Amino acid sequence: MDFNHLLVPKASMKQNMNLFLAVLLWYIVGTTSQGQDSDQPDEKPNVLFIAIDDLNDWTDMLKGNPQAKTPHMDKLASKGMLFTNAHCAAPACGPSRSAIMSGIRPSTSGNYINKSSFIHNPILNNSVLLPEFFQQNGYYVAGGGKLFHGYHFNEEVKGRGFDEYFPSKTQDLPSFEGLKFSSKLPLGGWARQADWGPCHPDVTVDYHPDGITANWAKKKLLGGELQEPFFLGAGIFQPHLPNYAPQEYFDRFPLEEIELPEGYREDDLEDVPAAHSKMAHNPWLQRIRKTGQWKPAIQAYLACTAMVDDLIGQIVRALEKSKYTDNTIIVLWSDHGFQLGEKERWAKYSLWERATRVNMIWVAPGATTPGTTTAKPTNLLDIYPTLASLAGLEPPEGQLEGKDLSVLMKNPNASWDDTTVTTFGYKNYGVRSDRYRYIVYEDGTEELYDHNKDRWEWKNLAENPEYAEVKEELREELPTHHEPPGITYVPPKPKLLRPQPKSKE
Ligand SMILES: [Ca+2]
Repeated sequence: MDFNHLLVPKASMKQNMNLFLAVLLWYIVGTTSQGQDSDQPDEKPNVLFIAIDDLNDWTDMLKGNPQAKTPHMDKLASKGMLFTNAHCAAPACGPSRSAIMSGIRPSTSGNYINKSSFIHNPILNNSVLLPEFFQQNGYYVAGGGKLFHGYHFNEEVKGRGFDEYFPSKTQDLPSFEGLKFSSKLPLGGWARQADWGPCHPDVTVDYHPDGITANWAKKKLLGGELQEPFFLGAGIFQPHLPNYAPQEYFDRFPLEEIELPEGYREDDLEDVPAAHSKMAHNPWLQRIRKTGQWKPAIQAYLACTAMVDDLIGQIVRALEKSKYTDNTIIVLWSDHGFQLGEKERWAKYSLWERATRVNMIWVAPGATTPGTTTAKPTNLLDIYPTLASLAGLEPPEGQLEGKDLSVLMKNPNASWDDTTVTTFGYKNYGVRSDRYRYIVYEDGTEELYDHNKDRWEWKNLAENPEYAEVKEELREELPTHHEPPGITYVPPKPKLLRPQPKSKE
């Protein structure tokens, strides 16, 4: 066989070698200058990912309660795009955050409630988690505070996808030990989480677990040593119960000025099917009312929210002062809402507006326009595909079920889905359009509310024949696959976060 045609003459071999070295040099210079020169068009943006726990629409920007004071979040919203009709995938920490971190709907994964295991769910466990996705794409991934559901992170996921975690990969929340109280337990320590109150006057926000998390995030941003591109997650735990905050935040909401929720109505459950009560229901409101603690408990929620707002202001200011500010996407979200008495609940765990509506703000250089809002129905499930899109990364194939919100950032009038879905438990769904909320439970019973006339969802229209067509259209938006619930874990025995008073008063 003649191989001569494969032989290269010596002279042209030398030329080829020179060409090869030139290409190699060009490649080395090209790749090493990336990440150092912010003018490089293909430089990946950093991500600042801020999570808040149990914060409903009692914020300045969502106008759910005029008593709320959240100027820093309001200011952040004015710098980018506010999603005013955003909802959670599920109204509980575990399934909501699992959906955010995997991009998979609860009805696809079977992860429906807080007790649903993450790693023993093959669909979730085999997915590329959001931090892993960034890590696999060359990002430095750091997190602190509550980003996943506590049990999922500390006992199951254990820092998967994170290069570093604060306080550690098996402890998401800083210790509550720095907190001291001079007030009594409001309900006598009757339920672990049904507790609230101001910290001892000597305790500043720096001793608070959320203050500690915020300080860690600020230090990361201002330290100037973060390897770029980075994904930095800061998870704020309040206003999740127990609602503890330094005294100064309680002082901002004098008890005598506290109003009961505008959306509360005594006979509100009379036209609601019984199926709702099968969903996780706690007896706290009854107890709170019996002991005259309704207004103090609302005061505590508002105080904790104000503290959260201050901390977010601090983190955002740290970013603005840092060298990363022009090339960092900010996404702020709360994992679901919370009912402070409406429909006889002191809880999340429902498919009503107050429990599903969330705060979601995006500031994305080159994509968002300052001061824009959209009322199109959106979901926390959309965060993962949106981050992938904004960072110019190929999402994991066939995994993500949310939508790319950058479409709305670039054109608020772009065509968009008419509805978004929240799931709580197997085959219980809430569908939100720009106007209606439709709820259907596993047993087929329904609710329908018209938000154009009924902001507080007082009047259930599901039985009204005039709305049969509306209902039919909304029903078509329900998932077609209903994955059976996955394996559950046994939650650890709850403990009081502040000690029982020694003397009986
Ligand atoms: Ca939560």
